[in-house]
Amino acid sequence: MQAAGRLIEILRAAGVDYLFGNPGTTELPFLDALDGSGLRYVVALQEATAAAAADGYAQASGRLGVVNLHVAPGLANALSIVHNASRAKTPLLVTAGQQDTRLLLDQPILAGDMVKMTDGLTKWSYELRNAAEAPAALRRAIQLALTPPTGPVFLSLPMDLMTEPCDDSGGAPEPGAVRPAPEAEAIARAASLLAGATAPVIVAGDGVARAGAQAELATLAELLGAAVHGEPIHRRLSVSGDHPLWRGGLYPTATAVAKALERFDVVLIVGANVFTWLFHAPGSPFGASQRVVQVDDDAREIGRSYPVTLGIVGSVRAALSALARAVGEQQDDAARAAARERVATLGRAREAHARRLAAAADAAGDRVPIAPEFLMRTLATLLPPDALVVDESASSLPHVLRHLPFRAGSDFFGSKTGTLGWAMGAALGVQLAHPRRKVVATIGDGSVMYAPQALWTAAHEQLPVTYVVANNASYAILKSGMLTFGLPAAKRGVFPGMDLVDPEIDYLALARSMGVLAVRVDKPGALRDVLARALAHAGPALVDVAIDRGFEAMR
Ligand SMILES: Cc1ncc(C[n+]2csc(CCOP(=O)(O)OP(=O)(O)O)c2C)c(N)n1
Repeated sequence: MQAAGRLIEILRAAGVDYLFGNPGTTELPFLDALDGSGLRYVVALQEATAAAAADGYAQASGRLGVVNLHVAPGLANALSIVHNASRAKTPLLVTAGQQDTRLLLDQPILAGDMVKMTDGLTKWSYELRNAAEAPAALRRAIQLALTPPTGPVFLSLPMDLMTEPCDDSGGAPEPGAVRPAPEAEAIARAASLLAGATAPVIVAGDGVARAGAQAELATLAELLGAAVHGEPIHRRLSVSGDHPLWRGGLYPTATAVAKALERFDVVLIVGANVFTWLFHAPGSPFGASQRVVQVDDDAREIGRSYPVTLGIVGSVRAALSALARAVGEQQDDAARAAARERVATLGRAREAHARRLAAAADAAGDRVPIAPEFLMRTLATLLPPDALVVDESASSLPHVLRHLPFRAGSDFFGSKTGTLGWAMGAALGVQLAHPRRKVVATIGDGSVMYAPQALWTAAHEQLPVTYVVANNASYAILKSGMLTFGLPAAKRGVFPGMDLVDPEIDYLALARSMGVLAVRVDKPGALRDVLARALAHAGPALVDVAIDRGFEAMR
């Protein structure tokens, strides 16, 4: 068998069902070997969209996502998404065809040093030297991508090597025991800090969802009576959105986090990047007398920017279960009663807060253009309980997180680095990972334009994703940013390059040109019916919602 066929055989053996990609000459021998392999090629019409689909697939399935790109320019197109995968720790195998090795010295068209291009973004990047090493290199790449801390890897596949003979078993990498248990002694110390806390708080990162540890987190939080915040820029759900202890995400500045955490004596940070900031603010997010316990499967995250009292490296899920057991053993009756009291108090406050938000959204129900909070609240009432939401809605994101029904069993995915051009494609991968569940992409009008070609793949593959476009004909979040910084031109109402007008984009024509059902809604009274029809459509649909064009400085 030739190397190309052998590589595909290994991918199949490793359980890979989809190869996302965009083809070119250097990939032709590789793609030729797909025939009869059972590996489905899902084409996207730009490389970033193909990579985003693979990223979304991997995040939603917890399995390896695989994308095949076209040599240096194709890889360059996809790098924004590889950057995202690197921050989101997505198990993503990025492959690209390379020019014939006998030509490389002559600098043929499209060729480039792709290992260098991916440097700093992957766990491992490698260009094959010969066909014989191809199977071992692929097995190593797969294994590295899937071993916690998971992350993207890159393999460059020179086209001449793909047609050379390659002897191999064709087997998948042997699964190893890759989820190390945390040290028992460290768990006991952490448990005594937590059990002795009078005001404990948990900051949960996306690593909780990556580890599938939401239930374990909820159990521990309930035992402790601890409020649960999402890490700043959280893009997955750590507990269900209606959990009494859930407090939403932290605002991404050090001062805001310090203020949100100041009344707590012990902070447990789990599976989080400590911390991802949006704006500079002086100082530490932690108080001087606060004790901080940090758990992560990635040793590089422990005390990365701020020292912690106790860092524990190990499987997030195993650590949370072990902590719950140990805390349960250490708590006396008084501590248990105090924790129960905190759960009740926090739960009441949460309910009151949810009622206030719902009432405010309902009160905005007659505003024209449509208020984003009313849009998300209306959408919330129509979604099935196990809906999957893929978001790139920028200034509408707070409304998505407040109003959509992220209960246990539903899920949420967002662009971890803030890379625009991710969600349009990611939604395709999320839908392929969960073909029977409703997938909705909540997306800003500006964000749509970074990857509109995803609509064609949605139509071509008949993926029933509903794209809900919060259309304010502007980059509203950047306008808010200018006001937040107090920039002088912004105070005079000047926002360079932030109005998407003259002409306004016709999203209906755009979507229809690619075979996607598209509807516009301007009036709040029509919103529910239009959304319901789009959600029920058997194929992909786009709802263009004319929302409020207002904006204000961020908190
Ligand atoms: C690849 C990339 N380019 C540019 C940006 C900068 N950026 C961040 S948000 C934003 C505007 C998003 O506009 P839209 O989707 O319409 O949402 P809105 O701000 O109006 O809510 C831009 C351009 C980015 N994050 N990523």
